[in-house]
Amino acid sequence: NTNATPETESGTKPAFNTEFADDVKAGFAGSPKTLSSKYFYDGAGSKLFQQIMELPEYYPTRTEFSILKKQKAEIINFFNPSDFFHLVELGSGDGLKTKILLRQLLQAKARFEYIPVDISGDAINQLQSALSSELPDLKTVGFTGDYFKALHWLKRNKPGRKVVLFLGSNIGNFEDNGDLKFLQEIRKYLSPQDKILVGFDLQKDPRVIRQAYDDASGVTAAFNLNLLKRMNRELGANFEPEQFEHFTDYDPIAGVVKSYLVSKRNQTVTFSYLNHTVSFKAWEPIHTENSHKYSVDMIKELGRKSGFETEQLFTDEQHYFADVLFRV
Ligand code: AVJ
Repeated sequence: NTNATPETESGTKPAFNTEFADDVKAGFAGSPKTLSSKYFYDGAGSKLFQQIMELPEYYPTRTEFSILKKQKAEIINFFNPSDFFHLVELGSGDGLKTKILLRQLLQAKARFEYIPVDISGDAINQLQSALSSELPDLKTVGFTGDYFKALHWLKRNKPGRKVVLFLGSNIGNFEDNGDLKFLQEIRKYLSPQDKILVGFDLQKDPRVIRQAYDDASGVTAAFNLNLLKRMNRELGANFEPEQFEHFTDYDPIAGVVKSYLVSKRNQTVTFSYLNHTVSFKAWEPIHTENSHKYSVDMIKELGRKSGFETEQLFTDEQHYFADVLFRV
């Protein structure tokens, strides 16, 4: 377990996440300085991400929603719904998009059990209670924890056919080649007859992509800057968020949006809970996120290299987003 309370004279310092502390120290020791995007999602950050999904500039969520809504009947047919299976969702969150497929599966009298997996226990509990009242016929077994711990647990406790969902273009958030390594790892837990549906954000007009990560109302900037506030809250740091700026750009050759927090001046920050200081040069960036954008060829190649065949690609009229079904 990663939660621990540091020993102090008074014993009054709040509990902190040791893994977060270690990652911050390591990420700021290197050059360029980095912070993992997984730390965006504390309470405040999760609320800001909810707001991002409502922004006019942020097209991925509503586009994927529309793909699932329009093509739900066809999509679930590819799951072979009359043959019993476990529907395993990695990173289920609020399950808003998945409910479209769940309703359709129930309507089609599919034989399945839903296994949402999320790192946040709160998210799993909320989803389970929402589903038990909204879809009382659904059998749900939630799993709180790491994706691979969940797959390992499934192997021992829920043998049988699996359809895995990895929606929302979370696949784009890894470091270079991290997407391939992730799918190769998932592949090890799958057998012939198993499938995985993955959400990919597609390459498009670079201005459309850039705007989605630099919205006019500044919500994405606040989401990025929340990392500094989180370090203040949880690690006793004294960042002044006004002294950093949100900067993001899309490289259409690499197909990646990179996001940064840039120090506006020379400054030193103290982490009082860690007995640690970090200095920033004027205009020095902290790299905080990658959001990869894919072409259809890249997707098929990625599938092939990780041991899958692309069975079907579901997309929208504008070809902004694709939910891709890979089979073993
Ligand atoms: C949750 C990883 C899909 O990369 O588009 C949104 C996160 N970052 N705006 C994305 C995010 C900035 C988002 N994902």
